[in-house]
Amino acid sequence: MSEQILVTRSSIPTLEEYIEEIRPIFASHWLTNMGAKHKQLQAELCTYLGVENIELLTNGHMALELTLQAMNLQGEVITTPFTFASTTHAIVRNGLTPVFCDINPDDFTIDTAKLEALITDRTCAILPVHVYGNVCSIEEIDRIARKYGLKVIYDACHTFGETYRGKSTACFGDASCFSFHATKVFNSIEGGAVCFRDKKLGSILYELKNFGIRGPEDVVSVGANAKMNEFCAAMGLCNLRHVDSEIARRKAVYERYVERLDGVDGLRLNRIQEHVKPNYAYFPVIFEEKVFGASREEVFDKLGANGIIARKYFYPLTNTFTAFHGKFDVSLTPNALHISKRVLTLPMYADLGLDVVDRICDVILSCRG
Ligand code: T4K
Repeated sequence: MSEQILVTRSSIPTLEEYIEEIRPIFASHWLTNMGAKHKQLQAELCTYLGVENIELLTNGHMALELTLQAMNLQGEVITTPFTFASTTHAIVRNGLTPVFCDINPDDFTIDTAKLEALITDRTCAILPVHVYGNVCSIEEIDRIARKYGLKVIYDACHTFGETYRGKSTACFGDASCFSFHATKVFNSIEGGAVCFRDKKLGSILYELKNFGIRGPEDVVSVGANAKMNEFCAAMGLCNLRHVDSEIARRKAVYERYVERLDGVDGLRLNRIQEHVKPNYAYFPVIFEEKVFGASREEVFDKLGANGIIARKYFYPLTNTFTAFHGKFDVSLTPNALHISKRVLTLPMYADLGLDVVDRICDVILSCRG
């Protein structure tokens, strides 16, 4: 059997390019703790994303977790369950209570029409997710947050390289958290970043990612260790040079999928939103079994039998996790439940050949009743 096709494949530079990038690290013996590569990546990301304030971290999860800690929040955080475990865990690990809002059935982001009703006198923040790179209703979230004096922290882990109305998705809310994990459109092997509005948040984050150390003899907060090391920063520097062309190659994959699957009864594809320059991070498809003639599970299995490993991002919903057994009522997020039972994210990466996309689509279409 030919090699398996996985849901994604990390973008990497040539070995030679990476070796050139890490050569100075070998010369200096400076491996971590905010070294030269860390500083350079920070500066280059500010330019690329069009932001003034950024902190680099070990991963997207620590970006979320430490941002919530840095804001010194207490009480309830309104978020969505249609996301990766990290979003909800970051809230719970801060001693905060997640309050789950349903999602829009069209773009899978938080449904702002249902958000306001969830606000109580314990609500301190909103943590929406730009899921699959679909941008949340920025203006409406902003309006609600201002009205009730709430912080807004975007989980922007899926949106690297995207713009909304010409502005990078790093610019919205009080803070936007990115993941630079190996599986992301832009990776630094493992890595993450927070872009934020208030410079003061940056100095708190800087300390929190280094045990709360302010100076050699002064520890001012109970921080973690979440510093991006020099080898990860070097990978980030290499990948940043190529990210725009990687996104362009993803676009070709996206277009081939759309050409083959759009208009098929019982399949719903993810639409590119108005005013958004997308990054083609994921290719989710919703399978409506009765119309399509096969369930998500049947398609998943048949793809698997053909060596194609699609994924059920994001199933199960985080409010149904065993870890939270009995704590949350999933019937309050019916759209999220509906979508999570029917979604399959198909292989999507820059190197994916269009002939392979055709093969994947052939298998999917052969599942019809
Ligand atoms: N918020 C959101 C909305 C997120 O989606 C994520 C992460 C986070 C926060 C937290 O950010 P990080 O702390 O992770 O930076 C993967 C990723 O590990 C995770 O980063 C990502 N979301 C999530 C959606 O997907 P898994 O458990 O599905 O990964 P895994 O190991 O099964 O990999 C998926 C595929 O990627 C593999 O089949 C092949 C490919 N791959 C994987 C690795 C590890 C590569 O090509 N190279 C690699 O090195 O979670």
